[in-house]
Amino acid sequence: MSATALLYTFRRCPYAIRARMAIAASGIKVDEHEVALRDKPASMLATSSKGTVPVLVLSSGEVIEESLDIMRWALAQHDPYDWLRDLPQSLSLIERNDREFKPLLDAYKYPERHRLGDAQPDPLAHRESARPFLSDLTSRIQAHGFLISHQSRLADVAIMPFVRQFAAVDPTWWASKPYPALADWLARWLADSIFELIMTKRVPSVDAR
Ligand SMILES: N[C@@H](CCC(=O)N[C@@H](CS)C(=O)NCC(=O)O)C(=O)O
Repeated sequence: MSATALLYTFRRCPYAIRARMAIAASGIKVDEHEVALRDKPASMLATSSKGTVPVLVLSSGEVIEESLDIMRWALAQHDPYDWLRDLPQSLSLIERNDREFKPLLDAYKYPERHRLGDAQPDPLAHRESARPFLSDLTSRIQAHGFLISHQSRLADVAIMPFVRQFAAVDPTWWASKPYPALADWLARWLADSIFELIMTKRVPSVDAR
C-alpha cells in the first residue's frame, strides 16, 4: 500500500466536492482516483461495499466512507481557516442539508423520477418546497456574511456544493436572484481558489490497486 492516502472521488458529486475542499484546505496530499459512477472500480467496492463516493483509504488501511468524516479527519490535522470552529452549529445545519434539502434538490433536478402517481413531473413545485431551507440560509448570510458566523465554517463548505447544484438546474432563474445573499455567497465560493483547484478536470483513472 502506498504512503499516500487514496481518495475515490467523482468530480461533480457534491459529497466528493466537500471532501476535496477540506482535504485541499488542510494541505494534506492524497492520490485521487476519479471514478465513473456507472463502472465503479473493483478496488473501491472491495474496500467500501456501499459503493458511494467519496471514499478515503488511509495508508494504514483505515477506510473513511462518509464525506463529513473525511472533512473532519482532514481538518483535525490542519485547519488554517478555522472551519471546525462552532462545530455543533455547523453539524446541525449540515444534517438539515443532507436530510431535508438533498432529497428536494434531487426531486427538482430529476422531476421525472419523483412524480406522484400519474401526475406530470413538476420541477417548480419541488423548487418551491426548498424555499424554507434556502430562505433560512439566505437570512443567515444576510445576518453575518456566512451561514454560522462572520467567517466560513464547516457548514459553508459542506453545503455550498448542494446549493451549487440547485442553482445549476435553471441558471436563468438563479441569475434573477431569487435569494440574493445566497447567490452572492455561492458566487464567492465558486471564485474561491480552493474550489477552482479541486474542480480541475480529471480523466477517470484505471483501477490503481
Ligand atoms: N452519505 C454519503 C453520500 C455519498 C453519495 O451518495 N455519493 C453519490 C454521488 S454524489 C454516489 O456515490 N452515489 C452512488 C451511485 O450513484 O452509484 C457521503 O456523505 O459520503
